[in-house]
Amino acid sequence: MPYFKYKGIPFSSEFFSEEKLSYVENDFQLLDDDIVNAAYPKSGTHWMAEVLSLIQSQGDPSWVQNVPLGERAPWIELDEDLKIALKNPPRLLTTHLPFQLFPKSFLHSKAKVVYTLRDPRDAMVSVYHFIKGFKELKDLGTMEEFMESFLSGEVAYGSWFDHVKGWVEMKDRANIFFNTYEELKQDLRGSVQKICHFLGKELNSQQIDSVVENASFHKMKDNKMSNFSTTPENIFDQTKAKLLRKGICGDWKNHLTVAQSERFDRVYWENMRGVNMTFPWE
Ligand code: PPS
Repeated sequence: MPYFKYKGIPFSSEFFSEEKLSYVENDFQLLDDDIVNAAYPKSGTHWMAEVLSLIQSQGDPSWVQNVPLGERAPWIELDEDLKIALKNPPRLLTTHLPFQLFPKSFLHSKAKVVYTLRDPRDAMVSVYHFIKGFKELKDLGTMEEFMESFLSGEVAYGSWFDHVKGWVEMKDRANIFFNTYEELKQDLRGSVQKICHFLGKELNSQQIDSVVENASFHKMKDNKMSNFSTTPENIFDQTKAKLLRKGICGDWKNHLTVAQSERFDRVYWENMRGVNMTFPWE
């Protein structure tokens, strides 16, 4: 499957078009009551979409149990999802876009963004497995080969480092909230409470319990509306890969050699030195 580059960032031509990416960047109007779930791929995007959906429905699981995740929290940059995004206020939107391709209208809106990060080594390993399910996407080669593509940003949505740095530059805005996959794993309830506070949503203790329960790995893995099984078979082969694969922190240790992990660290610090935020994996 061919890739094309939009402003230097690789995209698969099966799911994206230059025309729509340009529309999203320049013309898509974010509304003040929009909530945007933003993350680099494989960083907990679906998990956060589930948490935000459950917060929207005040802990009532019927929405997440009956409506596919892509309809509840459509990806603005995906050709198909954009149509849903445009007709669905009040809107919960999702994106993997780097900040420089995110709608410019954000800069003068009060739309709230929840940006989720994950240890890039785990995100990289997760992509490596997930891509095997896509029938038309090109084989990624060995883990070592893929690691080099990942480190140089020659992967879908571009460089992890540039993505994170672009979004972190927005950190002083009141309408953006940063959290990590690792924090969600460590204390989901605490994270849900912080997110509710950021969104100005008041949920009682039982409602928060329901968010936590229904956004658990096992509930999501069994929920056909959230586990990617609504993706057509001609696009994604569920027998070759799973969206909800392991759901743990540190799986990279099972995939990288000591030499590979040392090389990853070197490139990481070359890129991240001077970034004014610290992360649980550092
Ligand atoms: S995507 O396709 O880029 O949007 O993928 P994304 O949703 O960002 O990330 C998929 C990884 O998130 C894990 N995941 C979870 N972990 C813990 N708990 C819950 N509820 C959960 N939901 C999704 C999923 O298993 C993928 O990680 P890996 O490491 O591959 O298991």
